[in-house]
Amino acid sequence: MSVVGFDIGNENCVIAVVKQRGIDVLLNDESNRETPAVVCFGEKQRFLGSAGAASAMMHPKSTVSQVKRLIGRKFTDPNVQKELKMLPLETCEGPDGGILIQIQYAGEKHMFSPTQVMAMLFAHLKDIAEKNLEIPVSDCVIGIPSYFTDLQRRAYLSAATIAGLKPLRLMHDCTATALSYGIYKTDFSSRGPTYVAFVDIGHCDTQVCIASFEVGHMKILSHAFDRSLGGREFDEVLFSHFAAQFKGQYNIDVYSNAKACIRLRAACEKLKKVLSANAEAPLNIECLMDEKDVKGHIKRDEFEKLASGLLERISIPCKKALADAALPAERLHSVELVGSGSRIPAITKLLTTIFGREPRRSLNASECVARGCALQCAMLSPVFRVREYEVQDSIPFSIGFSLDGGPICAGSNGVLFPKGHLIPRVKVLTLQRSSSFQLEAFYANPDELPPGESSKISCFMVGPIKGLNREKSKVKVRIQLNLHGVVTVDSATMIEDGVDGSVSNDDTQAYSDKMDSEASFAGHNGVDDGTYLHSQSSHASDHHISKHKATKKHEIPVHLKMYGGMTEAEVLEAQGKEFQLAQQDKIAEQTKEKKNALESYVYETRNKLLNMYRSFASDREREGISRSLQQTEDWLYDEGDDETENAYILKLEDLHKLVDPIESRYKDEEARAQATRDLLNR
Ligand code: ATP
Ligand code: K
Ligand code: MG
Repeated sequence: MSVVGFDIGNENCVIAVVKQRGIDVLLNDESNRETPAVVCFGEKQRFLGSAGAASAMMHPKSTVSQVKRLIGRKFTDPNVQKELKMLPLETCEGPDGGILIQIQYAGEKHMFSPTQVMAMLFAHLKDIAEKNLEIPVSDCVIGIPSYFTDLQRRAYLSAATIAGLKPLRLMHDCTATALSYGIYKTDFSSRGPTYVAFVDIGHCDTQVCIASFEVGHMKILSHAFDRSLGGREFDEVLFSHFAAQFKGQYNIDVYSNAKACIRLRAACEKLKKVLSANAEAPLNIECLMDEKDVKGHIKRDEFEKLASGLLERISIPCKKALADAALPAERLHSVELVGSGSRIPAITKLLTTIFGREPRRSLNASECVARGCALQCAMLSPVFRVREYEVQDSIPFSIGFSLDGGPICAGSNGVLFPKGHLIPRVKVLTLQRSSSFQLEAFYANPDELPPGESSKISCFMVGPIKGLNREKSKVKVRIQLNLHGVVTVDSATMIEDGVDGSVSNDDTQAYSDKMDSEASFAGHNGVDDGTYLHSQSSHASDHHISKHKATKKHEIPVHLKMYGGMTEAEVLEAQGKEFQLAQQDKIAEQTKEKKNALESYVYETRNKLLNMYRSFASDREREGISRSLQQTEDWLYDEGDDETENAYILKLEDLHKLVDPIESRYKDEEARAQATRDLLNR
């Protein structure tokens, strides 16, 4: 079994795998270490990854990129609408409030959710990994931004399932980076923790975390982020600058032309990269629109002035991460800068001011997330042995619960998992309930969320409650913030105290409570209906199994009501569709291969007929074959241009029937000649 880590970037994806001797980053079909996060729907097949990026220009309206920006988000969110304006796609609202992308593909109109498109990307990365490793890949760890909501995390999990992957963990990008930094360091001081800040500036976002390292152990003290500040924002600054300039200079409005927009954006990204290494750079685009060639030029300090607002914004999450970790910058051992978006020199300057020291680049800036994920996968996989190392991550949002719409506990705002709480974490609520109830999970502090995100998480319906002695029963609800950072209610159990007699039923057993869970939630709630709640630990102290009483235990069904996302049935259906699309791609690929094979056979045979087969065919045979070759070639350029795989196979067989006899005469003669030579050489 393999252990694989995936970094799903908004622009670039990286696959890392743990091998006996270390971690390898896998190469894709084009021998690149980074695979573009692009899915393009061609006429007959999809083009994924690098092939997708290469075909994007030809099919702008059916090329989906930046799907990370769209997944698990609401169509009506104004921030989402802004994202969608940047993409030349037709979209609408899906039944769950999410986005649906309308794609004209293979003569039909298709609707795909961003989750489905992400699944295509996952499937492609899985393919690359399997080709490299020559074994099936399923267990993996996938990097996610720390700002992902519950819905986005679940969307990733659905996408992975559709693609046939089994994520052992969704891991915060910065945590993965910190792990790939910490696990190899053995020189940490034994006198106390070493604090390091990690700053990751990617294509679409900026993430910061403060980690504390000790020998054999790392802990994330804080996460901070700007969800909408990455390399593409810097491209956009250049884009608007030149769009305005060209409007005056050439009287063209690039905004009115989708293709021109794509080309100018791409040119601005290139320009930005040139400016990272040079003090000034030119911009030339031939025939941008209205058959006009455009020329521009910019100096680095001009660019920095245009981008000053963006640069200022980088300091916000950096300062927040320090504040949340309650650390002054001086206490940091170092600042590690990663993500390719951070290659702009002005960013280094700025970070030096914020942290009072120059950031380092000791990690591979584009591979550290994938490497950390692969390491984590090895650590979680039962088949792999890794050095003992503890990774403690935390959640950047406070998560609360309410009970039947009311507060879950008097004097609190219902927070069960405060911001900064470690994940995974289990809490057990003990409630006095005699009938069905609803537990609603929500983000307790909207200010912690990225702008525009809903604070709703999901609702758990617990019930019906059956039992003999319902008035006296307690319900224990086991709530988990799991390894992916997703909230689940794992179980609800009714415990009937004071039932005389011994255990009799099959499904009942003496209740002995193991303290496997950590619960620090204390205090009674003030709801009048007799509901109370207190911490596991205080409850455990008055929990005795006496000789006279037995305790009965029943499982109560828990149903999840989601606010968006896919049901299990929908995931299954999407799996079917993905399988079908993959099959279609395979057929299209094979058809292309068969067509190419026929084409080359025509050219090869024509050539051989003039040379090596010449003396083995009669004039009539040669004429006949030549004619057939010509006919096949004409057919290939005409109605045979777009045929089925089988049609090409049949044509090739027809040609073989004519040519094979000649070929075998030639081969016989060759063999005879060889035998003679061997005889003479003996
Ligand atoms: P994200 O992490 O936001 O999801 P990602 O992981 O795909 O995205 P990266 O590959 O880390 O992002 O970074 C891509 C960004 O880096 C792009 O915006 C690209 O223009 C920018 N970039 C790459 N090289 C340079 C450079 N030399 N100078 C400036 N920017 C660069
Ligand atoms: K990346
Ligand atoms: Mg990234």
